[in-house]
Amino acid sequence: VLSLEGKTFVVMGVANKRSIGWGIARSLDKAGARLIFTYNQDRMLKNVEKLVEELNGKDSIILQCDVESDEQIENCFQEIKEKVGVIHGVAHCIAFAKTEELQGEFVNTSRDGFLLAQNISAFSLAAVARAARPLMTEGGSIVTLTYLGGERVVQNYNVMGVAKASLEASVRYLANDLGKDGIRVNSISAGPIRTLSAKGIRDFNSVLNEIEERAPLRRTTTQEEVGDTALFLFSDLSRGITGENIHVDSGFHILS
Ligand code: 0WD
Repeated sequence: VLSLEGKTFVVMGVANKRSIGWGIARSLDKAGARLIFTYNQDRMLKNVEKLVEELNGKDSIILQCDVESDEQIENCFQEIKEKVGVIHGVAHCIAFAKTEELQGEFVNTSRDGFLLAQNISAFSLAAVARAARPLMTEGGSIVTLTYLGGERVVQNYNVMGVAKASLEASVRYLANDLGKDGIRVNSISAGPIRTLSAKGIRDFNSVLNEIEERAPLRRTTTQEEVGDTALFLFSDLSRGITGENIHVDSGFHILS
């Protein structure tokens, strides 16, 4: 239906087949886009290499990019520039917090843990946008992933909720900065999905159960649903939308 033929997108944060980033990659691949993947740890490379074989597009590029390192971000986008020249979008699907701080009381968050979560989960969006901007000479779209815990208190989400609030505010400021270059910046607030990262959140099962019981659509969110909304945000159909946060969560966010 939607064609992204001839367009190139960077997908950051595919760890395995359950990753939301992988859902986004598949939607973009179906639309004919060319994909570049970035991963964090060495041990993830094999996973990504194997996954990429499932795609229709056979010419994906895979690069390392630990977003804690300015140098790696710079080198990564420099290499992308040398390999493809122009890119049309970035999917930022990256977050991290210490497991011990995703339970109990937020008031006990350590300084280190707070800064780490902000660094990897929020600041990285600005750093990536800055590095991607010179490659987005034809305009384009940047999409990041957030969660309801950034807007209101969700049990155990704690330091990550505060990082998501910061990420969502970053989306607005970046949208304002980059709009003049024809670059749009938006977030998708995804409902809870069982992924590697979600393993760190205590009592995740009851979070999923509550969605099935109470969300207007009475089912949990899938990677495919997030992927297709990302496809919309990367396509020209969303050309009037920037600085926005779209909830793909079976409508759960409208409940009190
Ligand atoms: O319920 C959920 N799973 C939800 C997740 C609901 C709503 C939002 N999200 C968000 C997450 O907070 C995150 O921002 O979606 C995004 C993707 O998370 P995911 O798909 O749930 O988790 P996972 O599959 O574990 O991917 C997280 C990625 C991994 O990718 P790589 O390719 O690096 O293996 O974040 C990566 C992590 O390694 N990551 C980093 N990437 C670069 N530099 C870093 C880092 N320093 N730290 C973590």
